[in-house]
Amino acid sequence: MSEDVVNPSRALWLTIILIVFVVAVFMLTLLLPPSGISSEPIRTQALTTATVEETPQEKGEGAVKIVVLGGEVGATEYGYGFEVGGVVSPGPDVRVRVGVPVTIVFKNVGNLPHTLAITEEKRFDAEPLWGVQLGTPTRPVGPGEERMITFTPNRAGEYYYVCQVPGHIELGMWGKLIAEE
Ligand SMILES: [Cu+2]
Repeated sequence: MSEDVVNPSRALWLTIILIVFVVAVFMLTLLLPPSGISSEPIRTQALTTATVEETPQEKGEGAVKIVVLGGEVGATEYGYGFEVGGVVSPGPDVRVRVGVPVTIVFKNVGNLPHTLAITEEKRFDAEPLWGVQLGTPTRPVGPGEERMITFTPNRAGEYYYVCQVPGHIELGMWGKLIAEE
């Protein structure tokens, strides 16, 4: 007699628990980062260069020209690269020679404002090295725009090139700039 009463309510509770469980699992899958982004071919460091010679560059009038593209790789990953479709997060190594003038062309191929500055520290507010600052935190380079600057590295070392828009370094918008003797 009492079982007849208990069983339906027990079944009801089991059904409710099952529904709550299914909904919870569904919500969790929504909270997780979209798998579409991670399954896209984000070539992290794939373009890292090994030598100065392997850094794509052209000989200009007295200066070596390096074109660096910047933009978004995914929703939460920004980066740099040497060619369209080759923007990676973080960006590839850029290698230059001490005493050899370099013209860096920065093209914003993304949908958000970005910048490119050479710094000794990986901080958005670090002092630009050799005066290399293409766009500033308050006046960044807009989508589709480009800026260029010519400079001469005067000491060897491992430095960074970074986007100075606050928060972008944290999303991978930086790379190593290596000056070799
Ligand atoms: Cu940026």
